[in-house]
Amino acid sequence: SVGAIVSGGGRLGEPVSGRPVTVADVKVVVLTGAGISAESGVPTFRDADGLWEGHRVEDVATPEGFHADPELVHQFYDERRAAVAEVEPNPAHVALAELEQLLGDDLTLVTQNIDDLHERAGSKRVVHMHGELLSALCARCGRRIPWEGPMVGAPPCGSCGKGDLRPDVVWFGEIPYHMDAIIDALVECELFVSIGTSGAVYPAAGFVQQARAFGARTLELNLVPSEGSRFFHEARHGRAGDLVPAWVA
Ligand code: BV8
Ligand code: ZN
Repeated sequence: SVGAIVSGGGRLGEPVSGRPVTVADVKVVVLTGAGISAESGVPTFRDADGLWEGHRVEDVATPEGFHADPELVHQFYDERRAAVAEVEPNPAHVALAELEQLLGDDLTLVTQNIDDLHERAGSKRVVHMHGELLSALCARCGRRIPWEGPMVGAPPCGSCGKGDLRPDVVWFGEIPYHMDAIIDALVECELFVSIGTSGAVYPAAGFVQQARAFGARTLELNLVPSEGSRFFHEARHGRAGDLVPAWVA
């Protein structure tokens, strides 16, 4: 459980003022990736070897890809938006919503996922560093509007009247959202937990090293060792639906 990790020795295990460190004292950063939504039925990127309909994700999820073939890229996101509406959060998402009840502002939940399963499980504060499927962005004036259905063929932006709407997601080569808040949380935290991510995509893949450099204990919960496994103090491998509720309990 979080408490066990906290008192599992290392910097956090030593009682500071003579009293044992309890989970209530601990600032935690949790980073989630596609693996936390896998048991809900949302395919991960690496399941399809990073391919979608024969296209490398790095080619579809880029500004160049959108400029070259907006219909193809809209199709990529319209299909994912429709699919996510059909699935439910799993016990891993629910456990993190419970952890937020316990820790309040001492928990910073950062997700690389663009689905809304954390929110639907009850998490109130979710930092979507790669954007969100249920939001549209005007490529011209930067206006954001909530978006549910297909975006292909959408009318131009209602605000500037000229801009094309694009998925409000961070493509390869674009700057992730909320980086200042994320780095502040990594500096402050005593515990960094990575759940269901391959550690293949930066800057998210580098957060464990930053947290460790700032003195945090680090834990990886993933189906298999990730590309960044060696940077973690501790790792547990298995399905997030089993590991995360056990860790939060
Ligand atoms: C940036 C949004 C500058 C859209 C995404 C060369 C070397 C190093 C870096 C680079 C390089 N060339 C270019 C770069 C930078 C590049 C990058 O990292 N490229 C990679 C491919 C090398 N990064 C960028 O361009 C980023 N921007 O760098 O800007 C900057 C940097 C810092 C500060 C300011 C500016 C932008 C990256 C964002 C790209 N957009 N998504 C969309 O979703 O379509 S990334 C996309 O892929 C996803 O969002 C997700 O983040 C990522 C896939 O990662 P995962 O979530 O980990 O998913 P994956 O399938 O890979 O892994 C799933 C894991 O779960 C697996 O380990 C599996 O074992 C596990 N699992 C499966 N089932 C379960 C499970 N675990 C538990 N339980 C289960 N049941
Ligand atoms: Zn506009």
